[in-house]
Amino acid sequence: MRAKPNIVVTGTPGVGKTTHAELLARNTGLKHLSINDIVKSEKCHEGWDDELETWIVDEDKLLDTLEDLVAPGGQILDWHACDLFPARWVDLVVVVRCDSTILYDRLTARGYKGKKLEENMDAEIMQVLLEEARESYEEEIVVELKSDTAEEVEGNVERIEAWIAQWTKDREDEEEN
Ligand code: DAT
Repeated sequence: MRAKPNIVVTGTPGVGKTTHAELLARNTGLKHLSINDIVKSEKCHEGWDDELETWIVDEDKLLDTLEDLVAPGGQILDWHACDLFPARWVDLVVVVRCDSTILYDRLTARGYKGKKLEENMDAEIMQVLLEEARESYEEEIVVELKSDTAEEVEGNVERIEAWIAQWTKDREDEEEN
């Protein structure tokens, strides 16, 4: 049994996953795992998709790479997908959401355009990641948090910290009994 929880932070690109994961890691000492960075650095991909301007992920290799990292717990898995991660790895799934007008501005500021911009905007409006999370994990461990403003990020991270404290206490109580 892991002593610290593994937390998935997911959502459409631009909603604020990295912002949340970094602050949460700073406040709690959990480790921020940017899955995008791991895909690149560990070469868990089969090349580059020119049209969508993204790596074509080798899912088996990615899971093999992550397995040892998540085993001890205490990892924040930051990625724009979540159904890939086995449920046994995951204690909490945070789906970060954002108002679509705000998201549009963030993505265009990041240089997204054409099909890539359109697909990501559609994904947020259709709440694709929220549905994916709800289909892949127990309902009780999936939380949806709004991230339109900096104040909301702080409030969300406080909420996750409170959840971690409760999770840790429950584990300790279980061990005593
Ligand atoms: P993601 O990791 O989901 O792609 P990010 O954390 O990199 O998103 O954030 C994208 C941009 O939006 C970045 O410039 C920071 C900004 N941002 C994120 N969440 C925000 C919030 N709640 N309020 C204001 N700006 C935010």
